[in-house]
Amino acid sequence: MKLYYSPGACSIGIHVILEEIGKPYELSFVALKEGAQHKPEYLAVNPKSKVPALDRGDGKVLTEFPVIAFWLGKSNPEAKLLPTDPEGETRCLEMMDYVCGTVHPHGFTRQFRPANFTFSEADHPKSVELGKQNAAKYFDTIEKNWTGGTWVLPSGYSVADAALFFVEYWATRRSGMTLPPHLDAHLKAMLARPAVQRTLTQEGLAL
Ligand SMILES: N[C@@H](CCC(=O)N[C@@H](CS)C(=O)NCC(=O)O)C(=O)O
Repeated sequence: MKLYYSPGACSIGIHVILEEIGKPYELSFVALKEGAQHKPEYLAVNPKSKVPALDRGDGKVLTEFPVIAFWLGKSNPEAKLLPTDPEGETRCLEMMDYVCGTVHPHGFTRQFRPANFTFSEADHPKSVELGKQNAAKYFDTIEKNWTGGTWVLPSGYSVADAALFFVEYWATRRSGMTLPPHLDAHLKAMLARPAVQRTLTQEGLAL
């Protein structure tokens, strides 16, 4: 397997999952700041010009965080990263969809890439401010509807935790936000996991 990633991007969540699984994989750095995602070499891997992308090692590539996470969980059952009961599996997908489809783009991409949401540079601060407000609102929603213990799902650690981790990490390390209590405890529990620590070290990031 090969993970196409950029340090500190949302691909970090998939990197964590690969470290949790513990099977051999390669990392391929995509220099997003230099526009490598738009070059023909990368478009041949992922025509959507985004990380993460996962080369499964069978000649096929997967894109979209929830899909990659789901496939990794499903195809590595011994790692126990995906619930096997329909309710647990569905709730796991529900959290990943909310993080990747709502919190990531409308909370954080609005802050980090305001040009994607505005017609003129003068409007960038409005996008950043809206992103900050949205992120706080979305975290509040997750907090108020928390049904897990330490982890997102009551049944224990899963790929949904790796998804929630990357937005919590951005919130505290890049946006200067304070997380509500369950999410703060969740981030701390994630940072205590050896797989997360190895991932951060490999990406050159601080705990
Ligand atoms: N829907 C995609 C979004 C992935 C995404 O937005 N990745 C960002 C990094 S966090 C990216 O590659 N951005 C490059 C760009 O927009 O040019 C997913 O969930 O995997």
